[in-house]
Amino acid sequence: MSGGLYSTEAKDYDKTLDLTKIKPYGDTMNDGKVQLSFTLPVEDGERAVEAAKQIAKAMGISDPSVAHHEALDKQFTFFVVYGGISHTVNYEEIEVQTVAVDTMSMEEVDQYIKDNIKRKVVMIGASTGTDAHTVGIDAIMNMKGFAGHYGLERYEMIEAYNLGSQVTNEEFIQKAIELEADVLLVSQTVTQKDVHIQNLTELVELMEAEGLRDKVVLLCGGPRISYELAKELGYDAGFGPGKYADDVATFAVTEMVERNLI
Ligand code: B12
Repeated sequence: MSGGLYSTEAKDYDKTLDLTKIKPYGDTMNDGKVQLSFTLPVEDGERAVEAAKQIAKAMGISDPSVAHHEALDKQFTFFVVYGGISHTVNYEEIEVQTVAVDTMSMEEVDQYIKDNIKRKVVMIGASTGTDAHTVGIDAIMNMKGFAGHYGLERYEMIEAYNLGSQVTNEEFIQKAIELEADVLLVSQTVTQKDVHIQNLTELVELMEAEGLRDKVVLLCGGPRISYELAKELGYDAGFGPGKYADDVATFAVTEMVERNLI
């Protein structure tokens, strides 16, 4: 079980907290209060508000109250609904697969590369397939960085190539071979009809066919990518929201050393 405010301190503070049956917290322990937002394709008004309450009830939310409703245009209304749920989860039994290394700073990563790899590390990244979203891969690679974390292009010991978006798996592999890349970074944002799974799987298959898979560190990321999913699909790790260049660089260079890809 992980520590922190949620475990011992909260338990001491409120004796009714049972970590085997946690519920959302509104303003008292175990009240099960949640807030959710959604849009209905109807004109704003009293019938629309009633429809929102009924939808909430159908979702198992008791005593729903529409805290906010606003016309998006003539035919669509946005709602914020507040209410209670009775569902619980056993927090004690929750286990998540995650990257095990402690994140180093940019300077520490550069020093680690100098000490252990003794040459620049080549990393290439792209949003692949039909995916046109670039903000995620830019957040990881761009010199200016994202949310106070400099991107890989800023690292002294990393040669970073951002190929942009809508790069086919074939082009991506071609470029990896040409640049003798050590680390491949794939961004996938669109997940409709599981297109990200097909695309990520195809890349692994093509890399295996080229005899390239074992020679590089292969990482993916995006809003619906978890470490667990990435491992399942044949990647070395996956990074979702809240992960930055320093997390990615730390994992990539320590993995290179562990697998003797130097
Ligand atoms: C901006 C945006 C667009 C822009 C993209 C512009 C651009 N240059 O990127 C435009 C308008 C082009 C666009 C188009 C579309 N979009 Co759009 N878009 C968004 C939006 C608003 C923001 C995405 C974003 O920039 N997030 C910010 C970045 C920083 O977050 P991130 O990607 O999660 O990245 C972080 C991590 O995931 C991770 N990470 C990401 N990539 C990688 C890669 C590696 C290697 C690693 C290690 C880590 C990593 O690190 C980042 C930092 O922590 C989202 C909604 C939202 N609010 O999220 C919808 C959203 C992603 N779009 C969506 C959709 C459906 C589309 C379209 C299909 C719409 C359409 N019908 O045309 C098209 C698809 C076009 C295409 N072919 O890909 C859906 C996706 C739903 C789904 N489950 O698939 C979303 C969620 C909106 C929604 N609620 O419906 N979109």
